[in-house]
Amino acid sequence: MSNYVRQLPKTTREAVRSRDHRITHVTELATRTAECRPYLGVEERLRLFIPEKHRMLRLLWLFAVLDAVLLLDTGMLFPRESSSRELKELSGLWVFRADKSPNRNQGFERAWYKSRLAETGPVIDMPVPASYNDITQDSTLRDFIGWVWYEREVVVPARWITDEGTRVVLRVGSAHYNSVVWVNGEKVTEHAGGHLPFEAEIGSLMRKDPTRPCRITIAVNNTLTLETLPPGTIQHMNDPIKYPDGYFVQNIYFDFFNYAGIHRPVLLYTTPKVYVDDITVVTDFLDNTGFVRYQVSVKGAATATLKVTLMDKDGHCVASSNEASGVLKVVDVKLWWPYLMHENPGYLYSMEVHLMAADERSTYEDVYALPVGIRTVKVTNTQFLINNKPFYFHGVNKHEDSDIRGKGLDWPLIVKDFNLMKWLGANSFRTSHYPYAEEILQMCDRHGIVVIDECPGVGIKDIRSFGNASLAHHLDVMDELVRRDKNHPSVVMWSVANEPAAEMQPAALYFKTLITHTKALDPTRPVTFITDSNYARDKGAPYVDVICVNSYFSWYHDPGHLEVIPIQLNAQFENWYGKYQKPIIQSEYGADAVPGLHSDPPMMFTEEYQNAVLRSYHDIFDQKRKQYVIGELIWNFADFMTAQGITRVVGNKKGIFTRQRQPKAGAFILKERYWRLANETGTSPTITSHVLT
Ligand code: BDP
Repeated sequence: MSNYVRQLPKTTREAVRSRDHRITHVTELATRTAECRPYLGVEERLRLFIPEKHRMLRLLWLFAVLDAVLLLDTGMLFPRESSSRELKELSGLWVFRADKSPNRNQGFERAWYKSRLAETGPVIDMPVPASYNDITQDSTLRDFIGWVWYEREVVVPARWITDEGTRVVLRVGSAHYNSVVWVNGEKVTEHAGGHLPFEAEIGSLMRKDPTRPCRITIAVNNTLTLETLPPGTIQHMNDPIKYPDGYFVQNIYFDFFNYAGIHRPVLLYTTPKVYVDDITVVTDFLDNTGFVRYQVSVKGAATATLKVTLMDKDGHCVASSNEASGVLKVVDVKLWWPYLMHENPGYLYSMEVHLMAADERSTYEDVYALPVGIRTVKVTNTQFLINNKPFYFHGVNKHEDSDIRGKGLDWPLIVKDFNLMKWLGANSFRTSHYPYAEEILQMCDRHGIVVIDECPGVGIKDIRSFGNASLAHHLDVMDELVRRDKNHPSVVMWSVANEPAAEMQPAALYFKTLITHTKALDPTRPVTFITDSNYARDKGAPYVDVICVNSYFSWYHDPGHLEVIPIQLNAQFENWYGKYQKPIIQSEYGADAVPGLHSDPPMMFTEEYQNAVLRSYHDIFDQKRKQYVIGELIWNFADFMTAQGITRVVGNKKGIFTRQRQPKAGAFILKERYWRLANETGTSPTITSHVLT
């Protein structure tokens, strides 16, 4: 791989990160990146794929793809136990204190991390993972803006400390939004952005004083600014007649509650000093032979011996290699198929990487097993192809959201939601409007639920959020997202944003740069963003592979007038397809329904009105899916919490399930439709089961 190719996206990123650069500079770089792109566009890739006999070209493409994927320096493998790795989950009760000082900065000024949090002032119990907002009866904590402090003391096995050949890594699955982490009073890392993991090696620090328990302090701040993702603004209300002294509010431009805290598990895990830092796989197949092109990156030693083994579900070795990178050939391949598209969906191989290394002191052995699904994804003018077969998205948009725990990872909720999606006959969802937990994507891999993986680029409405600092952060977030999720077969497309102000002038460069960068990171998946702009004025749409459009006819426009849906929806599709000749997903549609509220003829907010909206949209989908509409994702799977406002009755009620996951009438309409679609568009002759196995 040439250095130039390796550094290309970084060059772009560094340029935009420098605030001195003008937009014109970004233009230049975006153009340069596009010209020298190290990936192949969808059309070029398709051309490579059409002549099935060109096996050599296909393999060359696999190599080119992997070169491009490896642009990031360090990996972020999901922590897994193995014969060489131990894991200690720190879920449970942590000590908690919100910094309610006027400038929210007392914790830093008085160095709360230096001693036990309880010694700094009053503390309370706080569960991790969970949002802190709905845990107490205190509305000032629910609506808190600023730094909150978490602390936990941990005792680790003695061997972790005494064995200098062991790395101990502290990993936070996600914390919203900015985080700073200390161990025994020393800062070990910081991270900007919720929804994505971060970690730090802390073994050497723990070894400084082996007799002490390990005190982990994490400060988390949910303040959103014009340069965060999602963006927001802090507004100080200075009118003493209307507001108390020092009063301020957080303005947001998205429609879900800004839940905060440590949302995903915190854990400690070990690896040997020489370890498998990252694995990248890219898959393909020809006839009944599968190809797994892989790259293993090793850290901690210049040389290591590797053994890579691909095992099938029964534990049989189907291919192996002793190289750090290569192509594994799988005869009689079992492809990864979506749910309802095949009688055996979600087939996963296991790629076991066994590393051995030695230095003058010791030998090291590391073992990591990565689930691998072999499948391809392609886009044509009118279709979305998985394993060269047309795939129709009949699915949902979700939120990580539930009573009490907010956005905290919760296994009962996750399994319930998968049961409901399977009951519904949903084959896909979009991670609206931020990356979901890796644990959820692993469920998708196993059950064949197809995912459009969205970054937290929601609410980019203010022109200042198109500036260089915002773009630089957005590029970083895409780096982190692709690094985390690149190996999930369930992830078939990246979404870089939801409903940005794409008609604004800077949106063209912004999205050109962002999408080019994302394609450079991962040339194997299409890239999109979700639009609600006018088709003729949307400045980002030229760069997407699939048009994803949200519309709320008879709700936000022409409220109460169901009769406008057919004409307006038909025009929407014709306009977008006419301009771009790209396949279209209806990425959101729906209506609020307060459960138990009825009226006939239908009125807004009743279950009957939600039904009528759904049915009317479905009629047009049925016409257009024969042409170029490749999917429909209901807004929303379940009711969810939002900020308080005059259009929200304790949250958004567009769910077809309540927030407690009970069906409204609309759920049954969708269930009937999705199973019918599955039987029409799937390839499996017998589609009957919805039980989670
Ligand atoms: C769409 C947004 C989504 C909202 C939805 C709504 O993408 O986040 O929740 O509207 O208003 O515009 O219900």
